[in-house]
Amino acid sequence: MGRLVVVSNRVADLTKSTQSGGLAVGLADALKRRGGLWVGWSGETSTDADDATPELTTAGNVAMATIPLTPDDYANYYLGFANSVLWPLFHYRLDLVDFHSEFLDSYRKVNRRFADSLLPLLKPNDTIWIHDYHLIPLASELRKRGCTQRIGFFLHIPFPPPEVLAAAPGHKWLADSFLAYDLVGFQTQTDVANLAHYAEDHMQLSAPVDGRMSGPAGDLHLACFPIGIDTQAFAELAASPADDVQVDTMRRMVLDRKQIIGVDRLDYSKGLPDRMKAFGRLLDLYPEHMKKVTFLQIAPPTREDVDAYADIRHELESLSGSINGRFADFNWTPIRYIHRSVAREKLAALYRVSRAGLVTPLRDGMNLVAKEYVAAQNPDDPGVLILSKFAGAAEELAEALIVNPYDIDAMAAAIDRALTMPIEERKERHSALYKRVAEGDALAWQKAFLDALEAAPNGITLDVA
Ligand code: GDG
Repeated sequence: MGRLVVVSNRVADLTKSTQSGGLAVGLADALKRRGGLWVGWSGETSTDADDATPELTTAGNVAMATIPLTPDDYANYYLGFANSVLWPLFHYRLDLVDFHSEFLDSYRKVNRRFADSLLPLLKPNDTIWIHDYHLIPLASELRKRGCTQRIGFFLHIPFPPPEVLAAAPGHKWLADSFLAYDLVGFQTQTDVANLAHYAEDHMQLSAPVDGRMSGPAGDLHLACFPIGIDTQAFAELAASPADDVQVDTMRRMVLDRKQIIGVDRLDYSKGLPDRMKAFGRLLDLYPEHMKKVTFLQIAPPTREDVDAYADIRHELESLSGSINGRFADFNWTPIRYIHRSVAREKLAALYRVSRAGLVTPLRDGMNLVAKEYVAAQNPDDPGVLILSKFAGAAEELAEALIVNPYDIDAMAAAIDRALTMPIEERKERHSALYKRVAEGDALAWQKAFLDALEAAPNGITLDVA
């Protein structure tokens, strides 16, 4: 078996032992097992970035190669096409798409540059695994340069229905880029079906049979690989809480006060304002919870250079302030809102001592927080996961309380149900959920994808425009 070459926008630092999440854990395992290379943006910008050669570091049998971006490409490719066009578009938010033709030009240019940088580093038997919306056209750029190795792609975020995708300038070119892959993986069956429908309607491909479609322009092989977390390690992390988390938990026990937790990058796709409104509605509709519950929302900043992110931040600050202003007392603050990153081990312990986990995105590829919340629970006294039907995780985690994140009253009712759920029902739901989160962990995800990719025909060459 040849090396694994992973390409993603950012590269995890494999020289450090603590890993930040499912993606890093799953990929690090595969890279270390086979030996390999991980290529991505360095996170740096410089005016002479286009002439820079990749910076190489190694950790055992794995090399990491990073490339800087020019300030223009940072603005137009990263903040622009990736995060102001594809991110909102793929999350079904046409209202937030901010398209400029220089964004698309820069996206194409950066993908060409990744291909130019990667090509000399490749070996004939390598298997290449490209990740996420930043790099959709990379395989077609590699094929143009004669690359015949197997190339797989995995999309971490949702894939939109054809009528949403078709609103984007350049959509046909973008979708045609998928033809250069031997395997295209998605988080859910819904995403697979969305690309399949688009391919039938706009690319003249046949209806899928076992995920395979074909037509005059080429073949498409689609499948669903729900991403997982490092379940066992996360459960262990949660079971050894830091001192300050223990003290806070004891204080709440004395006051007979339950905690609800939400953890999300501060992103408009995560449904945070509606979630806060639902918590306020809970206090209106079920006043028996007054002073008996607190809502802890951790929302670290992200992509603050994009306008839509500044807007959501202001909205949340004003909402948490007004709900607290309305309900708080001198000895009770209903919402604790933290706009900072919290250490991973503390996060795990906080999930465990929270009676409900509120995971209510308006749209999400998977949502690893839902799986982390399940993994962190004490099986003898587990909390209840409240999960949006629009999170990819809802396809797998049916024993959660599934909610419509646009229906504020229904969310308030689900929170009430979680807070009052008898222990037997909590245990039953949790054991079913834990089994699924443990079986579908990060290693299983990575193995399933790579096995399917290895089983694909050995490389394709395309006549791509
Ligand atoms: C994309 C897709 C898909 C959050 N706050 C803190 C913190 N986190 C960690 C969580 C979790 C991760 O960040 C977030 O993962 P999600 O899956 O929830 O969401 P995205 O970042 O949007 O990820 C998503 C994922 O890719 C993987 O394919 O599931 O749908 O959008 O691990 O714990 N970690 C720490 N402090 C924080 O304050 N340490």
